[in-house]
Amino acid sequence: MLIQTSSSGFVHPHSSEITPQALYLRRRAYLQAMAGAGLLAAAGGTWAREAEVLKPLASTKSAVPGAMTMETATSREDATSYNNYYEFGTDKSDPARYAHTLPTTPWSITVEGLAHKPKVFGLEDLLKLSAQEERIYRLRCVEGWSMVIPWIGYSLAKLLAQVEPMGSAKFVEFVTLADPKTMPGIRSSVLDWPYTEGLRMDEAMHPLTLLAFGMYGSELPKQNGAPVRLVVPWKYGFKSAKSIVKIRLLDKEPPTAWNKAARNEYGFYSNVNPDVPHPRWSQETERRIGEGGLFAKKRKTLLFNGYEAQVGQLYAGMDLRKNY
Ligand SMILES: Nc1nc2c(c(=O)[nH]1)N[C@H]1C(S)=C(S)[C@@H](COP(=O)(O)O)O[C@H]1N2
Ligand SMILES: [Mo]
Repeated sequence: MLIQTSSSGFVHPHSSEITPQALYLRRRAYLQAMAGAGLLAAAGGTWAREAEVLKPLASTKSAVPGAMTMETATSREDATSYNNYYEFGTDKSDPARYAHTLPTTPWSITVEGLAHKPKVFGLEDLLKLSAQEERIYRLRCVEGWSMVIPWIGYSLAKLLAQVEPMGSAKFVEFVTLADPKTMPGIRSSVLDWPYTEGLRMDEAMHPLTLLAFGMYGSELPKQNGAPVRLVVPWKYGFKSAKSIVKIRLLDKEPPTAWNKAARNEYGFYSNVNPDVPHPRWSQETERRIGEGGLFAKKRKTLLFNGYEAQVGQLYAGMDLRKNY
C-alpha cells in the first residue's frame, strides 16, 4: 500500500498525535451527538451504560492492516457538502440541502436469506455488537474525484458472523431505505429504487469492509448515509451503500442499482482500477476534493485504490477487464 505523507494542510491528526484530551473531547461530542439523535436513549440506561456502548471509540488504533493512512484528511466541510446520495437529488449539493428529512430513529437492519440465525438488529444492537474504531480510508468515486475520510465503525464481518451464514451463501445484497415521503429524489427514475448494492461473500467478510456509524469523531451526517452505511475502500464509491435497512445472503450474484441503470458502465465488481477505463472516460487519475484551484495537480489512481496488498488476492486469476 502506498502511504503518502504530507506536511502542508494537515487537517486530521495521525493517531499518534491525538492527545488524550482531544480524544476525550471528541468522544464526548460523539456521545452527545448520539444522545441528541435519540440513539443513546434507545440503548437505555445511565450515562455509564451509554458510555459503555461507545467505549471502543477511545481507541484510534486499528488492528486491521491497511485501515489507517497518513494522508491528509479531506476537510469535514468538503466531505459533508459534496455528496452523492441520489435519493435526495443528483446534484452534489442536494444531499447536504435536503437529507435533513431522512428519518433515522428508530432504525433497524434485517439480516436474512441463507443464514442459520437471521435476525433484525436495532441500531442500538448494532452499536453494541463490536468495538468501534476509527479508520481513515480513501473514497474514490467512479466520476474521478476522491476524498480521505476518518470513519467510525467496525468490520461488517462482525455483523455477518452473528447470523451464521450458510455454506451456500456466496453473495451479499445491501438494500437501502426508499421512503417516498422523505426522499424527493426517488420520484425520479434515474435509478431503480430502492438503491441496492452487492458484494461477493469473501469481499463482504474482508476486514477492511466497514459498517460505518460515524465520521470525524461523531455520528454520520444524514447526507453521508446516517445512521449506518457501508464503506468498501478498494471499490468505487457507489459500492458503499448509505442508510442500509436490509442485508440478504444469497447464492447468486444480485443485480445492483447501478448495473441495472447501465450494465456496460457499472459492473458488479467495480474495483478501483486505473487500467480499466469507464466506457466514457479514463480512470487513470483523480482529483482530490479540497485540493482546489485551477492548477491543482491530478493524482494517479492506484490499483484497488491503494489497498492492493490487502485485497489483491481476492481477485487472483480473475480477468479484471471482464469482471469490471
Ligand atoms: N443509498 C445510496 N447510497 C449511496 C449513493 C446513493 O446515491 N444512494 N451514492 C454512492 C456514491 S456514487 C458515492 S461516491 C458515495 C458517496 O459517499 P459520500 O457522499 O459520503 O462521500 O456514496 C454511495 N452510496
Ligand atoms: Mo460515486
